[in-house]
Amino acid sequence: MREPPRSETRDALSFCRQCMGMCGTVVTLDANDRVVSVRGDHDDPSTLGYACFKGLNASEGHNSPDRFLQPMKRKPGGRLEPVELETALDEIAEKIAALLESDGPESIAGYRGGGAFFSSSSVMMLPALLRAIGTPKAYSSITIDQSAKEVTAGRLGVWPPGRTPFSRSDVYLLVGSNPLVSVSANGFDTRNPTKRLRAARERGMKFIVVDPRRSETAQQADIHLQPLPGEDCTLLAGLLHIILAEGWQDQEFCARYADDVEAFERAVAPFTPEAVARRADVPVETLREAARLFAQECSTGPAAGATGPDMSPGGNLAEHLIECLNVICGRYLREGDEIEHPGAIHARQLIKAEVIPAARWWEHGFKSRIGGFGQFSEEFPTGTLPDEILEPGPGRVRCLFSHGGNPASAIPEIEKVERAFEALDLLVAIEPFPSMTTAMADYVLPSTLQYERADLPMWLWESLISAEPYTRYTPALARPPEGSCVRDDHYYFWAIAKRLGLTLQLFGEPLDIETAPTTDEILARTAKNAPIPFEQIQSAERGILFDHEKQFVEPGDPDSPHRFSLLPEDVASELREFEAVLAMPALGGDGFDYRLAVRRIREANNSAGLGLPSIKRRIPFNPAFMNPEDMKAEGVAEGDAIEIASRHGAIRALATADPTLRRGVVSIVHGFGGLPRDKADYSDVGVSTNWLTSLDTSARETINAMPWMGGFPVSVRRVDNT
Ligand SMILES: Nc1nc2c(c(=O)[nH]1)N[C@H]1C(S)=C(S)[C@@H](COP(=O)(O)OP(=O)(O)OC[C@H]3O[C@@H](n4cnc5c(=O)[nH]c(N)nc54)[C@H](O)[C@@H]3O)O[C@H]1N2
Ligand SMILES: Nc1nc2c(c(=O)[nH]1)N[C@H]1C(S)=C(S)[C@@H](COP(=O)(O)OP(=O)(O)OC[C@H]3O[C@@H](n4cnc5c(=O)[nH]c(N)nc54)[C@H](O)[C@@H]3O)O[C@H]1N2
Ligand code: SF4
Ligand SMILES: [Mo]
Repeated sequence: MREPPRSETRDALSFCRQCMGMCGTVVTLDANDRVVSVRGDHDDPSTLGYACFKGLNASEGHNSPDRFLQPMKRKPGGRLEPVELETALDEIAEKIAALLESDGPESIAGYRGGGAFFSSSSVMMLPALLRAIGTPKAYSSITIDQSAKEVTAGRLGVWPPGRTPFSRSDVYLLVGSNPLVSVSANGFDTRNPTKRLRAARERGMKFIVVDPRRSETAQQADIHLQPLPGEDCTLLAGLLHIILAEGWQDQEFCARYADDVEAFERAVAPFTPEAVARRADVPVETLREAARLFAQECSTGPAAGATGPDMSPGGNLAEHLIECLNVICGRYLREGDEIEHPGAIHARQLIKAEVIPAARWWEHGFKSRIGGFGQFSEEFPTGTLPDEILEPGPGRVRCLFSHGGNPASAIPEIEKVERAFEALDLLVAIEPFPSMTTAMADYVLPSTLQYERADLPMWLWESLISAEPYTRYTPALARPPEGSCVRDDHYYFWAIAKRLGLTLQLFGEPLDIETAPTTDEILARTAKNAPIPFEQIQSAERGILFDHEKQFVEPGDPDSPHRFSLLPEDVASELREFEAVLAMPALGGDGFDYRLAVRRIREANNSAGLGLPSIKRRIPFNPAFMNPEDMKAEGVAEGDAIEIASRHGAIRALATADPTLRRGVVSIVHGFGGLPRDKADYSDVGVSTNWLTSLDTSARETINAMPWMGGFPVSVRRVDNT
């Protein structure tokens, strides 16, 4: 494309929507309103100029020749070919109507991925369509990510004021997260994480990191514990053991708000510092130091976990133990404390200092016909979706909508996922780029990209992305490519509902079935509970901080009988399973001398954008990271091919030395590779780590069916080629 003369370009303010960072950006556009370049906005009050490689290269995606610019339909012979939008929508609606007639509403399912969650106008449309259809078969990436947090809330109970915020913490204990790269972590200040962490350290905050890798984040820690992956439960039980044995807990908070403290203390008693240090392979002194720094020397500041613990065997228990550290040490806001983020888009509510008891939501309501799993925030666990498609019988899923996700890549046990998706009668992907999922889709409905649509920052979890009640609006800045037929995603859902004669309910009110809503109309409705009218949010260029009306934690009901359940029976039994293997060596059983560790890379967000030239140049395939000493021991040189095998499958990748990784670990990033049937070359696309994972009950959590994606045993051997 011809570069327009400099004078024809203009700069406009917006924010990036490729990850939870929501970084304030300055977008340069040409005379045709095409994105020329993006830079971090140094005057942004929230993210202070930060922008990463992905955000800075966003123009590439917008102008990519690979992008879907027309609705596509799979033709006999297997190719996707352009089709008229209204024809595609008619045909999709007809197929759904036929399935509703023959198989009933439960035959229709939907999955939301990252691309859906980052679009504030569209994120609630798939649930709205599924509800209107009358099917409970809603899925998303949340249940193949950190839904252990929801399990914990449901088993332990909830403290509505939340944990002590990052800005007021004396100490922060982070388990299995690398927010300096992932720009994501529950409660960590990710608005320019490097700057925010530096400021916190300068004001004296102590920082403890538990990670098998000396990650970018761990390098900033006062104490770094480097256990084997999959040993978080052991290690956390050990920390709790030390704290309770030393009497470092918050006695008053425990006495008032926690049940089963003595039973819990007995349950962690076998996890002595020596036994834990041996099993997790950490120095016993460092373990004690971490417990002392967290619980004795500091009195505010929470423990928090992310994908490291949550994706490993025992992920649900690990999150439970992390929250038990917070309960036992009383690391929560108390009556009279100021609430950092009382709400910008979400309605404000009185927040009381009292426990909401364990509700175990999944035990009530709809149950999946697969394994009897219950629902999480009105969704079934994604780990059960392939079986929902494959398992014959009433209620079998025949049609899947994939909204802004790449489930074919993201869901474990790639071969089964491929088989399941091939067995569908209808797979519709609402997606801007070719992916493993679009490679199997019957229809692809092309999305606008971020700078082509009006938006609000991710409001669904607004307090996770901002430590302050801040929000902003961006108009659509860029025009989609000439001659394209792309829509903001919400249109597709509305148009299909209309054809089915269904009215969608959005935020408790119907959408007009005759006229498609505009993006601004949906955003205005989304922001209807904001402290000021939507128009005022729209006119504030760099957003609005709603700090005029501070909110404080209200007193709890002094007679409330509700308390945290530290040790329900299922937690006790999971803990006993870890106790049973405590004395055994963690490595070397069945010839598996290593453990797999999940990790993310700076250059890409899961599978998104891996085909873009800037990313391909930097990371054409996913290398297998190993400690240099382990490589030597296995006779593996830099760039040699290795085979990594688990109990379920094997992959080949090129080994690369990572001295930041501890010994006994192989770490390789997910999102790469192709479908099994395509037999693509590793050197072209890398390899999917979901050959190593499984959806089998022996390889996943109970309750949320979370498949293990790391922390499990693998073997490594040198091979001649990939
Ligand atoms: N083995 C293994 N598997 C894993 C993981 C792991 O660590 N190991 N991680 C898991 C985790 S944490 C997650 S969250 C899932 C990821 O699960 P998904 O979210 O399903 O996967 P992504 O690869 O992030 O796919 C996002 C898609 O959104 C598209 N997209 C980008 N922008 C837009 C847009 O504006 N509109 C629309 N409609 N789409 C857009 C991208 O092109 C991409 O195809 O994978 C999980 N799977
Ligand atoms: N650049 C970039 N940013 C992203 C993404 C991306 O792909 N790229 N993905 C986004 C998504 S979908 C998510 S869910 C978030 C996730 O955000 P994070 O959870 O912060 O993800 P990671 O950066 O992979 O950090 C996980 C860390 O856990 C460590 N680890 C591995 N196994 C274990 C274990 O068993 N125990 C412990 N304690 N640690 C372990 C790894 O070494 C790694 O440093 O990031 C989001 N942001
Ligand atoms: S950190 Fe996330 S939001 Fe910020 S520029 Fe990078 S991809 Fe965009
Ligand atoms: Mo994720």
